[in-house]
Amino acid sequence: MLAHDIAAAFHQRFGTDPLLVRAPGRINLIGEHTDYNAGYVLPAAIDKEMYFAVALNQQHTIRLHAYDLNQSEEVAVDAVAPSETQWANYLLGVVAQLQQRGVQVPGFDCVFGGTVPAGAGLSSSAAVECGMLFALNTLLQAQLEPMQIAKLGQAAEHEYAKVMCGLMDQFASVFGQAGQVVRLDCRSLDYEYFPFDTTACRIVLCNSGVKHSLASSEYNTRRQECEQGVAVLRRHYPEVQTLRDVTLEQLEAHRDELGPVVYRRCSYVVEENQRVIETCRLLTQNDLSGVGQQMYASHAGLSEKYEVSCKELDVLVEIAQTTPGVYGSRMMGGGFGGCTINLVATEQVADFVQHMKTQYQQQLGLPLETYEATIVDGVGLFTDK
Ligand code: GAF
Repeated sequence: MLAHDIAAAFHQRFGTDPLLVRAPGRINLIGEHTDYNAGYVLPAAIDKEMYFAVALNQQHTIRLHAYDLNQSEEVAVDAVAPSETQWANYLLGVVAQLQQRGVQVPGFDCVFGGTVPAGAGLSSSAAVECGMLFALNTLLQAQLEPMQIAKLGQAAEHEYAKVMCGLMDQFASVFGQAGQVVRLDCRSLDYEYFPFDTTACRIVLCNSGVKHSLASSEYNTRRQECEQGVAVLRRHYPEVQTLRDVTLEQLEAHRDELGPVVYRRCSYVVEENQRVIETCRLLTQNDLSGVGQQMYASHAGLSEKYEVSCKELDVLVEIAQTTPGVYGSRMMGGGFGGCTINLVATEQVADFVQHMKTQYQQQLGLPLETYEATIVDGVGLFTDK
């Protein structure tokens, strides 16, 4: 078990017994690019996880070791700053957040690694941030509430990784519950769990294997385009704070003023929020075909209106759409690569995986990795189950 290997590596390197923490990656059933527009998302934590072995070291130094990469980084506690080493930024970024809020962080040692594939859109970065925060919160008895952990992780992502993400990924890594998806209202931060019954259908992720370098710059651009739309609409409707407050009729009425690109971005977001609400209703009625239709519509919007898909993701969804036993399929996460999420009839999962691999290879000449995702609890102490 990887968590034990990481604990053993810690012991060998530092000679003490660490606290062992696990923090999951996430899926998102529907509600993409809605979080930073104060809308709705419907994620869950999954059994692709990061593990952290952490202990205070009675020194003034933070000693970090990335187990999977076999790389190390050392920083004095009073000299925490963005690093050239990308992975270290996710850890140092949360230390900086704690320090900015007056938490005295003493020297500590950390070995971390995990099974969340990097660049697959499963939020390995949020898992790293939330796991590190949970470990330090426990060791320092800092009394951070779970929502604060999620928010500090997000702030670290903004300041150290320079991606202006919403709260979804960190929220899912902290608030996930086994067997349930959770709808977050990103404005009020109210959330509600919906059971996800795996008897009839399973969640299968298809990793396109591509990660376009555009991802973070285009992400920040989309965010700005949404803000431009809000600025235009506010001139007419002063009560509008975010796209959450906007109707399709209002968008239509000011289409020319918005311009074609901003109009498309905004209409996608308004429609996607409606799809999240509708998906939750369909889930409670066990209407998997209905949920699947919402997913296909989400993908079409992300591809054509929000323009964050890519050829590989579109091909994966197209293949899935004509494969027996598939209820729904769409790109997941920020876009420009990573995984599609597929709802597949339980008894057809093996055939689905085989078919997807063959077709992806035939159509694009690319290998395909797939994962069946199990929905698990959010961040916590690692225990052998
Ligand atoms: C990334 C971001 F980190 C999330 O906040 C969210 O915006 C998502 O892209 C798109 O829905 O995962």
